[in-house]
Amino acid sequence: MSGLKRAVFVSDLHLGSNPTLDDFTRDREFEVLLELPALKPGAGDQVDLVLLGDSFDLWQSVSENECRQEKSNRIDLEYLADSEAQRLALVRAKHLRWFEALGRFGKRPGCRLVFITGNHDHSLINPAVQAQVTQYLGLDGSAGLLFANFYEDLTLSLYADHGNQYDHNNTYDDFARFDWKNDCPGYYFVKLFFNRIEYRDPRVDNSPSGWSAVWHWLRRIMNFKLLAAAIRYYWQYSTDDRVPQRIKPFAARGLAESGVEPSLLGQAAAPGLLVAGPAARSSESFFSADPEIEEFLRKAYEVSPEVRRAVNEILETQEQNEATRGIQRGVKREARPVRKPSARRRPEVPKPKGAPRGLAAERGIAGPPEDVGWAESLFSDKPYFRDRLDVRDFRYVLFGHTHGALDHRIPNGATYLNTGTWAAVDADLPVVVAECAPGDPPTAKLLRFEGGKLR
Ligand SMILES: [Mn+2]
Repeated sequence: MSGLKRAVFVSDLHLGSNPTLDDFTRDREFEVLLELPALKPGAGDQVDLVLLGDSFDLWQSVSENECRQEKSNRIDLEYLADSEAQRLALVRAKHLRWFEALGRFGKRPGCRLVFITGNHDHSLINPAVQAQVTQYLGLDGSAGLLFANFYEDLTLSLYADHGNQYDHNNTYDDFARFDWKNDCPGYYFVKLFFNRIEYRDPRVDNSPSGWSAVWHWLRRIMNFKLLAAAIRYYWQYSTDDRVPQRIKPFAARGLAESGVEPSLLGQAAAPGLLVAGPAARSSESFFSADPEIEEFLRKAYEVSPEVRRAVNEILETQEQNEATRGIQRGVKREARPVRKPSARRRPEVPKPKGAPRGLAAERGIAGPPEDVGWAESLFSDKPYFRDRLDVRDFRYVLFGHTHGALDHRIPNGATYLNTGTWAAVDADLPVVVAECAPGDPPTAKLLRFEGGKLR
């Protein structure tokens, strides 16, 4: 009886069902990983396989029809346990081998499969949804399967959760609540904006950092048809009454470092100033708080009739709403679509000035990524899911969520590891392995799964 304890972590697989939006293609590699000796405990050993959140991408497991909608108000945001279970059934149909491999692992003696809830698979908090996943894995009545919001193990001196609660764009006010009307800001953004863009250009990558990059991506590829659609969809998202809280695609930290006025904090690199209405705009920043995006959108407005039509649609609707408000004060305003927005140049849109002072380059020198700060604060503030961590008990802290695999020593001597993602085209399949043999100190390492081996 060796008594070894091991926990193997992977995160952000983002298994989906939509042929265009599903980013997970590593079913075969995943199956091979689960057959490694490290995942086959000897007698008296214990191995946990921890899926550290966003295992499923339920936000992107949507119909083709939903992706093709031209009006965001035609997109259904509602979900219940039944509809989420149905979504998972479609994910399973596309990734049968993955489910079978996990089911086999869960039945292996000494093995335990742990699903940690993320934001893209937040519905896993619901017991009926959990029961459905349990059935899909063939693990009914098995002690080898556990659903949890965080993972901690004193033998391994390790604390882990998905990490989304520390990211303001993906924070749930109440993580335990299963309610489409109170999902985190990212949910509405992905459903109403992001899915429709990625559907048209699958190279756009859905990750927390990818959000602010959408506009920079559009600037690089110069696809004005897609840009016009993005402006229109972003505006629809920004004005959709069903959205309780909106995302800030520009991280507050990045904006603070860029030297932009504090009043613009919370405004987006996206055409936030355009959609926020006349009061938020200035002759300097008509479209965006980001000078590069501002200059790009000004140029696009000059050269592309499609972009002019999309921008004019917003301006003309805002004008109409102002007028309506003036005449019928106190009457609920109605955002009626404007008749045929014109592609003619409107005089209030500022003309391009020529090369802007580039902020993007300056932003690159910002030091360690944001999630390092989240890990540090678990030792000083109260983390969302438990009491403050004590470094004597927890030498290792793990998050996923950002998609940026990382191994970082924090000033108090603890080690922060980010489990990265398996969903990106160029993902090098990060795996964190933590273990402790009786009498030895615990270790945790960020490895890569490569050529059938962990190294
Ligand atoms: Mn996430």
